[in-house]
Amino acid sequence: MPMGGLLPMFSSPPGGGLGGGGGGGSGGLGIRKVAGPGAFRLTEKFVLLLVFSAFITLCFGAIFFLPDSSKLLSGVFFHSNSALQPASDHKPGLGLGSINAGGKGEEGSEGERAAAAAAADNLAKIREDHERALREAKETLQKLPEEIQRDILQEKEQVLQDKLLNKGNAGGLPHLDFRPPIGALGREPTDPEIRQKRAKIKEMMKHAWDNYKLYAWGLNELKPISKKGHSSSLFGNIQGATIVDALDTLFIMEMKDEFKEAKEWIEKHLDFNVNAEISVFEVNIRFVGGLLSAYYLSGEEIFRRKAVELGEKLLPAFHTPSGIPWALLNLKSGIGRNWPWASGGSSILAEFGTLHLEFVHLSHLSGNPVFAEKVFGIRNVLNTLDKPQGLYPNYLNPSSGQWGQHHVSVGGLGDSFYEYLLKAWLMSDKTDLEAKKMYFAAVQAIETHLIRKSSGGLTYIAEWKGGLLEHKMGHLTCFAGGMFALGAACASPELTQHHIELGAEIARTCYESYNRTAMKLGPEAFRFDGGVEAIATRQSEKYYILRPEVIETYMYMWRLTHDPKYRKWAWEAVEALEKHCRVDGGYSGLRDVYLKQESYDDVQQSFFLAETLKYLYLLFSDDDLLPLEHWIFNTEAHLLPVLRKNNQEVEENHK
Ligand code: DMJ
Repeated sequence: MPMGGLLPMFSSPPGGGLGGGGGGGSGGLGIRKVAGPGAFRLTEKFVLLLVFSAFITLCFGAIFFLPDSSKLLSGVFFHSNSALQPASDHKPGLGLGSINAGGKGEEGSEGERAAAAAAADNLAKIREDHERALREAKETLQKLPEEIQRDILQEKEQVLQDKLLNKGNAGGLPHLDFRPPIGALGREPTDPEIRQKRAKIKEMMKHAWDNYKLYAWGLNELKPISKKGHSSSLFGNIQGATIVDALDTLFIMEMKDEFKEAKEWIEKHLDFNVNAEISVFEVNIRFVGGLLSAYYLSGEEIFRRKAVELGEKLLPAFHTPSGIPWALLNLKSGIGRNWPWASGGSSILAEFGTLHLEFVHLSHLSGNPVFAEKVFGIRNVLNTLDKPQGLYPNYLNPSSGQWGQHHVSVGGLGDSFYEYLLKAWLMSDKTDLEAKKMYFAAVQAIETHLIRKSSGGLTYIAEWKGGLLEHKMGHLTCFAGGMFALGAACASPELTQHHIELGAEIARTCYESYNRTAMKLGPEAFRFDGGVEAIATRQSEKYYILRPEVIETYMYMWRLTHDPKYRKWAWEAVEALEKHCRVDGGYSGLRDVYLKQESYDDVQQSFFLAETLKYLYLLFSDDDLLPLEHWIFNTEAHLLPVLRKNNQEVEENHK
């Protein structure tokens, strides 16, 4: 492939060159700048420079100093290309006539004039190529070594992508034998009460889905009060977030017709060729995660193809000096940037740290290592940095590769980074020992510096701001109970019991944050200061937007302990959701969970279908549905199978 690229440069028409510019899908990648149609490869530039210089010198020498040498030149360089010559000229020994004939017509025939014009065109083309090669070589010489290095990497990446897109088989992806998923469909629970509860949760899913379908089909989310679509800037103008996010929940609930209509919509309408800026994190966890999960459950190629196509679109986000990706990316231009509010232009730990699982699977499913290389690159940067007290600050500048403000959180801005360390280890069939080490070291630092107990005996995880603790815990932080429990099952024997207890204590605290409200649904954040415990004190923290984290922790605690209180607490949440969030047009978030009267925010978040209802359904299913030793849940509760080492499914660089 690399050398093959040389030939078309000599013979293809202007605008031709590598890959022929087809496959509009990748046309928006910023890296086209380096390796796009008509561009020269770095090493080739120098070779071309030399060859063309010698060649042109020879040509001009011949033209200007040897009388009537043009015929000879034409014969040598162009005779072989009969397409450039009129039929009448296809006679051995007959040249193309004078290049300078230029309409003077001394040498007579029209054929000769046409041949001369063609030859002149070719010389012009050679001159043009020569000048371009000179220009590009000059630009390269002006570059810093690290810029040259980056260009080489981008070229490599482009070659891999071209390969992927141009392969003969469906979607350019390698053939994979689809393995039937383990435990994707569970048995009906034997206990009639549990069976009934599970059926109720399925009915909730149907209500959410049917109303989305009725009022917002094809749009990102539903406004259940206004009964119309809701678009979030997080997805730019990619559409269908609810459809993609709901796919795997529909599958495991055996809602076959709904799954089929979702698939058909994806086939016909899901389009990533949009000129819009998206959140790399959100699009990854919901769209890439949702599509991967749907593929692993159903084996339908469309999901694999779409996931890989989208993954490719996200790659330009990594074009930063450090390789730490931008938070925001324009999918068409490939230009990235960070949230304007983020400390000193930093990227966010929970965003760039929550790509790992999906990107490893993208490499696995596409045969293209570039995705895994990117996320392992992030890890390498993290491992070169000093961590204050062993903690990971939420902000990292992608240009300098240094930490921004020293704020640490296991909730918003930090949360799923820790989750993905643990799950990277588990997903690699426990071969990714680096991830394991990073996870347990991080949890130890969190325990030492962030985890506290209130005077009322509630364990909570505070936030850390440059060494000072803010005694506040977010709803988002409540996922950590489940994470500690999941890690406990795989920890060393001395740690197992301790981590299970930690999980149980966090679950209890989060339960209290629900139980201490009027609506029995938890606030966005709750505090442990000013004489309160597990209660929101600021108006701006009293809302509930159908988030899953508390129920997620109940699910892990239930699976790992079978303590019936987790089902009891989960059922209380179901009743509260039905009483306060269910409306005619679907499910809505609430502005203040301490009020007796609902004030709706009028959004049915896509993660309600992806996560909240899925975790509830699992809580009231037997453990044979999606067994935890086979499946890893991404942070949006999408399912990724463990990559078994004995099936050689683990990427080389994980070992
Ligand atoms: C989800 O999109 C994911 O769980 C993410 O990790 C955090 N926030 C929401 C749900 O609250």
